[in-house]
Amino acid sequence: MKKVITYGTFDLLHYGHVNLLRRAKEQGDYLIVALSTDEFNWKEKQKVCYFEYEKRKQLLEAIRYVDLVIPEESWDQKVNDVQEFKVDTFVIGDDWEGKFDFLKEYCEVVYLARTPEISTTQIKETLKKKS
Ligand code: C2G
Repeated sequence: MKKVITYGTFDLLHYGHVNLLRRAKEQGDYLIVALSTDEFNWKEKQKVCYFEYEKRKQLLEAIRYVDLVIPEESWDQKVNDVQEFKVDTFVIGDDWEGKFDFLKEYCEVVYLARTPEISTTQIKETLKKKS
């Protein structure tokens, strides 16, 4: 079984995220999503999520491409995750191009093109204009 892992906040969940998850799953047979916790989001990414971790986890678990959701609590957990879950391929959007090349020592590293024209920021701005 070829295992794939990816990381992210996935809030507000949109089709750009689903496109990424679909293509990540195509890299193997089993997809693990390490979902940024609320605390990690705030402390490390200065992101305030609309949906709390449990709700974002519930949404991801409903997506057919996702097999397991685990918490992302630290930037430094990736090597341990890859080893603990015997991951073959790490996947992430190309906005991170090159940032996780250190993982090449442990698994394949794949950067996938982001879906253009959609982002949580853009959703929020559009909603603001419409209100
Ligand atoms: N993504 C995408 N297209 C978009 C928006 C997002 O392909 N229009 C991808 C991102 O490249 C990422 C995933 O969807 O691979 C999740 O996006 P975010 O929730 O914004 O993830 P991020 O905050 O970048 O967290 O340790 C890594 C970080 O946790 C990644």
